[in-house]
Amino acid sequence: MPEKLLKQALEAIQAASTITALKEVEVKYLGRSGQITELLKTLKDLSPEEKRSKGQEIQKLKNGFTEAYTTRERYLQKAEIDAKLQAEFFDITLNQINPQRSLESGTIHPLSRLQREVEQIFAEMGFEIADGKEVESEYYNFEALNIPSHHPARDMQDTFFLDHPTDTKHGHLLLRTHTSPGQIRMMEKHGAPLRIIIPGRVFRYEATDATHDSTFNQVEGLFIDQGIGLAHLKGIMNEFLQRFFGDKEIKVRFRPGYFPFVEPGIEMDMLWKKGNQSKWLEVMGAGMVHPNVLKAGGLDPEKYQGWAFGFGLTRMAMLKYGIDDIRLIHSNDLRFLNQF
Ligand code: YSA
Repeated sequence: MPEKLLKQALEAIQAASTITALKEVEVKYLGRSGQITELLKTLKDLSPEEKRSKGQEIQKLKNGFTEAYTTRERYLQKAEIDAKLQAEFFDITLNQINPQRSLESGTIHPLSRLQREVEQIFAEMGFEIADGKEVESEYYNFEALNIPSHHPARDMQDTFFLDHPTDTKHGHLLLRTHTSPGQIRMMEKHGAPLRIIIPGRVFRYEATDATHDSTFNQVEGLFIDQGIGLAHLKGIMNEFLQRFFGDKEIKVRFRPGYFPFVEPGIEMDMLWKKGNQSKWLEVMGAGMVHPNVLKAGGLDPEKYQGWAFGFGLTRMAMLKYGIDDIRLIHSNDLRFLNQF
């Protein structure tokens, strides 16, 4: 009887072609009411001698089953992994073998290309290009820019805080909400005079729409020296816009704006054409650097003045290329990217 059962079980194990089917065989023979389990249950009613001989027989049967099961299980696991790898296999030489398949090559993202253009233009006007930090501290992102913790301006830039032990000296770590913390770091490091731009990504915890993204690029500018006024800023911006937009017709307006880190503050809007409608789109904040910010950067406000600006490069890209939804820029949609 056990030999017959073992033969049947081994055949069932061999016939199982998937791990799931094999598990079903295990349940059929070794499960709570499995055929081998049932045999084991009969032992309790036998005499001690019978129990010993029958017990050994059933144990042999169980061992034979387990051995065949394990071998088959290993085989099927390997086969399943091989099949998965085969399905994912990608022949990178295929394009060379078959020239009819076009070889797609990557290109520089339009936003990176625009950033390089901006760097080039400002470098030609005597500015140095500096790098800020994407992960900043509350101190550099807010406090040193004259935005103390109780200041309502903190709510204007909803912040992604990092789940990281607090740096007690500089407050919580966060993803910078603007490129302005770079101003303080550059003043601390290089002192004055200073003529720099700091391009980079910034992050805001806010709902997205056609003109707002939660990750976007800004370009910070900082010009510190003696006898500097807002007229310089207007001259530099006009020159920059002319070179950046080339022949494209643009309309710009300046208006007063409020930022705690400047006094006075201004904002710059550009006319944005969307279909046959046009509206003013805010592209830049700027102003004369606040004396408290100069002090935080280690400079003497009696001796030095300067202006700073921060414009949205992603919004400038929309205006330059006539993009009517900012979210397309980070969408990674090839139908969009291939147009550049
Ligand atoms: C102001 C004065 C200075 O002395 C220096 C810099 C600044 C700018 C300030 N740091 C700032 O971030 N101002 S801002 O919140 O108005 O953003 C500046 C520009 O970034 C905007 O004019 C806009 O062009 C762009 N921007 C803001 N939020 C955005 C955005 N672009 C895309 N998506 C968003 N959610």
